[in-house]
Amino acid sequence: MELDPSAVQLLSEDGTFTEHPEYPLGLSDADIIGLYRRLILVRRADVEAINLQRQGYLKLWGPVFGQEAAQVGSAAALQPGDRAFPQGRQFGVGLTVGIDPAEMLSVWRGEIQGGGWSVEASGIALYTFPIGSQAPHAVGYGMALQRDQKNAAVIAYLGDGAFGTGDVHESLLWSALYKSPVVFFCENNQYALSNPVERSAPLPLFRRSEGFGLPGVQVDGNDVLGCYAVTARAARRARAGEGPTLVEALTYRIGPHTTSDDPDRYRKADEVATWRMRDPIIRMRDFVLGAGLVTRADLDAIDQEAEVCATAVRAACVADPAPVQPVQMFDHVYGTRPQHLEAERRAWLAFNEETQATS
Ligand SMILES: Cc1ncc(C[n+]2csc(CCOP(=O)(O)OP(=O)(O)O)c2C)c(N)n1
Ligand SMILES: [Mg+2]
Repeated sequence: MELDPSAVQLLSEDGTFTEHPEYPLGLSDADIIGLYRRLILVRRADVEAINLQRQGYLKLWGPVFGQEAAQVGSAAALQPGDRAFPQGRQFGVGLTVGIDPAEMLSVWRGEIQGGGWSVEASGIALYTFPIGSQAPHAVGYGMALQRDQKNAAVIAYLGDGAFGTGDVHESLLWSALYKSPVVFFCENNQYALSNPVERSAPLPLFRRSEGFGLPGVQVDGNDVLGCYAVTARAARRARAGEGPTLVEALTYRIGPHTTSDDPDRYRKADEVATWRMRDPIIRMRDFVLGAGLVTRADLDAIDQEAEVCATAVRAACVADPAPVQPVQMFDHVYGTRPQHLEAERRAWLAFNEETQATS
């Protein structure tokens, strides 16, 4: 899939920056360098997470490789008081707002109660793995903000696959009807597991907004500056009480869906190679160097910082306490466990004892 002719792009593949009259960037040099730095941190920590999964420290990992710009650019547009509702791959969103990456990895260790981070401190809700269910959460949260008369924005991160759910379409409609202050930010990485987006979407996803009565825009999802500018404008609109926006960031998942997936079974190598050439980090590096915002020594220092970050993530993950016991899944759900769950828990314990005895 290629960018729509109307798509917003501030930074082209070769690192050329062009202002867009409707989407002013409005960032200082330090802010721009900060975006580059986060792209590097996310990519390096993502690679470390894959390694940790391969070495048995994580049960599973959903790689971000290729989607860093969409996540970093959109999350950088959030302000204190805003709230994000991620789907499950938004590691780069958490890192951008300053969540400890080790806390984000804990979710993938299978820790009970979702593992994870402080929602209140970070403004980022926990992952909602049932695809699409984060959309009504975001709309409802936005409606609560309206009633509390808070001028804050909500961002709902959606995969392209989430557009196959009723939840997302109901949310688009409700948000438009009630002017809920939501930015629907779709990371269209062109696959829902093995399902290519062309098979589920006959038209670009951003164009669905029209039928529901909200503005829609496509942005180059591998352009961190474009993703920032488009999200910032949509968030300003939301905070000003003007209602929701649907943003489609067209990007590509370079890696597998998760570490359990083999994408070579459903994707052609030349497609992957084409999108590797559109890498979000290379064009940003060319830009910050070419514009004289940084020296090569500055870039080396950022790489070094990313190494330190990855080492710290590894250390925290390896030092994590004993493996989770599956029976803990029955804890922390109800104050008083209902009878049917009590029965399931007993059955699980008996099964576990039996299998331990025979193994
Ligand atoms: C309601 C629901 N149906 C099916 C699944 C199984 N499932 C897990 S991830 C996934 C694909 C999601 O694709 P997309 O929304 O494009 O997000 P991406 O993984 O590409 O970031 C599916 C179908 C699920 N988690 N929830
Ligand atoms: Mg997808």
